[in-house]
Amino acid sequence: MTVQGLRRLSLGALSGLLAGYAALAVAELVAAAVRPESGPVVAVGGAAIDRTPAAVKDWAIRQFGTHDKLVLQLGILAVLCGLALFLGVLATRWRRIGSLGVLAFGVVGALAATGRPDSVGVADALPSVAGGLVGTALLYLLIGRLGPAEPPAATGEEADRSGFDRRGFILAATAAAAASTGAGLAGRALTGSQGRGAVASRKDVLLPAPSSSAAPTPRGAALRIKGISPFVTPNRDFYRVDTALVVPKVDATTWKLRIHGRGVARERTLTFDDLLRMPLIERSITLTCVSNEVGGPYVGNARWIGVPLADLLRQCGVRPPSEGGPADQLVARSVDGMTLGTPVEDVLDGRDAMLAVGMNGEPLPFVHGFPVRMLVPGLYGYVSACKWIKEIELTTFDAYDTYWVKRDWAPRAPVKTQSRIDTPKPFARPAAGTVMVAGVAWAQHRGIDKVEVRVDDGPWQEARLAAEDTRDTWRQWSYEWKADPGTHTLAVRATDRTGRTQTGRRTPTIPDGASGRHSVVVTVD
Ligand SMILES: Nc1nc2c(c(=O)[nH]1)N[C@H]1C(S)=C(S)[C@@H](COP(=O)(O)O)O[C@H]1N2
Ligand SMILES: [Mo]
Repeated sequence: MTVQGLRRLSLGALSGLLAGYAALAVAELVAAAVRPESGPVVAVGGAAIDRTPAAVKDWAIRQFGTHDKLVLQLGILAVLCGLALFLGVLATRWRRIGSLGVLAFGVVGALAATGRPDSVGVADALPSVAGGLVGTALLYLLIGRLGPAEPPAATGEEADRSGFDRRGFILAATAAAAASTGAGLAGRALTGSQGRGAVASRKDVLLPAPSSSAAPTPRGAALRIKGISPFVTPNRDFYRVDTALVVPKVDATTWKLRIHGRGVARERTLTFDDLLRMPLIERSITLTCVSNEVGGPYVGNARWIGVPLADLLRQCGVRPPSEGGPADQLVARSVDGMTLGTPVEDVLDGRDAMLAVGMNGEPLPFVHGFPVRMLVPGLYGYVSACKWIKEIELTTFDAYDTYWVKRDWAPRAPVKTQSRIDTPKPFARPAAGTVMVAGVAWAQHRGIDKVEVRVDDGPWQEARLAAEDTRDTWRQWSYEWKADPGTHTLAVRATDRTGRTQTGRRTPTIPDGASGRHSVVVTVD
C-alpha cells in the first residue's frame, strides 16, 4: 500500500472516531433536554440488562459487584469505538455507506431507548437519531476532505496530487472535536441541574418522630469483634442492587403514589407530605438480595422509618385473600419502570411491611430509593423492596408477571435461612491458639435460634449468639476456636425459629435464592 493510501485509511479511521464522538456528544445534549435515561449508552446498556439471561446477570454481579453497571457502560463505549473506526475506514472507500453506518447505530440506540420499560414514547428516540444524523454528516464531510477514493496515479517524487485538502480536514476535524466537547459538557451540566430540584427537596425533608419507635437495640446485640459486620449497616456501606444506569432523581415535592386495582374500594393518590402526616413506624429490618451467593455481601441491616403499608391498604379497602380479597399480588412500580410483585397476604399478615421514607436517621439516599421505597420483612428485595416507587397495583399472580419473573425468577421468594463467616477471612493465617470465628445469620421474620460451627470433619459446635433485636433482623454470632497449626476448613450453619436447620445442599441463586453452607479455609501458623 502506498503512503498516501495508508494515510487515507488512518485519517478515515480518525474521522470515524470523531463522528462517533460527535454523535454521542450531541445525543447526550439532546438526552439532557428529553430525559437522561434516553441517551444511547444508557438506553443500550439498559436494554442489554433487560435481555441479559439471569445466569449472566448473576455472573456480572458476582464479578463486578456494584461496579457491574460501570463495566457494562465501558464495554459499550469500547464496542462503539471499534465500530466508529471501522465505519471511518469503510467510508474512505464507500463514503455514503460508511457515513450512513453511523446513522444505523443511531437507529439501534433509538430502538433501545423506546423499548425500555420506562420509555415515555418516541421522544426517547430523539437523542440517538439526532446524534446519528450529526455523526453521519460529519463523517461524510471529513471524508470529502480526503479527496476521491482512487486518485489519479501520482508518479515518482511528484507532489501530493491525491486531492487531499489538508487544511480543510484539520480545520473541520478540530472544529468538530471542539463543538462535540462543548455539546457533551453542556449536556452533562444540564442533566446535573435537573437533579438539583430533587437534591434540594431531599435536603428539605424533616423526618417526623415515629409514633411507634423501634425498641432500643438490646445490649449485647452488637458484639465487639474485629472483622464482624456491624449490627447496623451504615448507609454508605449498604449494598446496592438495581437495574438503574442513571440513579433516578425524584423531586419529593412533586412525587405521587397511586394505589389502585382489584379490590381497592377507595383508590388513592398520595403525596410525600401526605405520607409524612400519617403515623410512622420505626423498625430495624434486614434486607437481602436473592442474587446473594452463599457467603456473599448483598445483605444489610438498617433502621427504617415509614408508613405501615397494611394500614394504608386497609384504608383503601384492600383485604387479603384469606379474608376473601380478590387480589393475591401487589405489584409495585417505580419511576424507572421496574415492577416487583409481593404476596398481598404477606403484606397484610401483621408484619411490619412499610413505605419507608427514612434510613438510619436520614431521608432515603437516592441510590436506596428516595423519596419512598417499599420494604417487607422476610422477603427478598426483588419481590418486596421497590425503590423510587410511584404506583401500587392490586392484581393476581395469574394475571401479571413482574420484571424478574419474566426473566425466570420465582414469583414468590421468602428469604432462606443463611449464615456467613465474616472473620477470619478466606486464606487468613491466624496464629495457633484461640481464634475468634464470627459472623452473622439471618432468617427474616422467622428469627435465628441457633448457629453452629464445624472445623474440618469434626462435630457441629454451638456458637454463642448475640442478643436478638427482632426476628426481622440478622443476628451476630461468635465461636472461640482452639486452633491447631495446619490448614483447616471452617463451616457454619443456622437454625431458624421454625426449627429448620439451613440445608447443606448447594443451589444456585436462580430461581429463588442460594442455599448451602458458607465455609472458609484458613491456615493456622
Ligand atoms: N426500582 C427498583 N427497585 C428495586 C430494584 C430495582 O432494580 N429497581 N432492585 C430490587 C432488588 S433486586 C433488591 S435486592 C433491593 C436492593 O435494595 P438496595 O439497593 O437499597 O440495597 O431493591 C429492590 N428494589
Ligand atoms: Mo435483589
